[in-house]
Parts: sequence; C-alpha cells; structure tokens
Amino acid sequence: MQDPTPMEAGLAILYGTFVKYASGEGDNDPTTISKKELAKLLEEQLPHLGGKEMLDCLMKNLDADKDGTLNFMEYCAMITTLSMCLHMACEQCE
Ligand SMILES: [Ca+2]
Ligand SMILES: [Ca+2]
Repeated sequence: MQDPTPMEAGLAILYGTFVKYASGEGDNDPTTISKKELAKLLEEQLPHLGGKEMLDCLMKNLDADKDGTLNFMEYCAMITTLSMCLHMACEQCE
C-alpha cells in the first residue's frame, strides 16, 4: 500500500483521535465523547487553541441532541468549527 498523502494521514488522525478519547475513562460508551473525555482531549490535543477553557462552550454548542456527550457527527462539527476558526485567523494575518 502506498504511503498516505498528508490529507489522508490527517483524516486518519482525526478519526483515530475520536476513537481514542471516546473510549477513555469518562464513561462506559466507546462511541461517544463525554464531557470528561472532551476535557482530556482539549487539554492534550488542543492546548494552543484554548484547551479546557473551551470545554463548556464547545459542549453546549456542539451537543446537538443534548444527550451530554459528543457522537461522531457532533465531533465532526467541532473539527469543522475549529477549521473555520483557523481559516478566519489566517485571513486576518494576510
Ligand atoms: Ca466515551
Ligand atoms: Ca450529543
């Protein structure tokens, strides 16, 4: 198999990150990210983008079905939101 492109590798990392934190010790459901698991993800993976400071805001705004956890679709919305923030920040730097 050929080496993945940077974008393919990035997508695999994003998916792998969901699987890793969803199956953390925050709850017993490996298919969703609990608030505790999200706190750990923010602290370890996104410390330069606000880290745990964003916890309440992200959970409140991304938990579309209001079950107190993030499923994969809701996690994808977080990635999209963060990508848009990065895009806007880069535009302001130009
Ligand atoms: Ca979980
Ligand atoms: Ca949810």
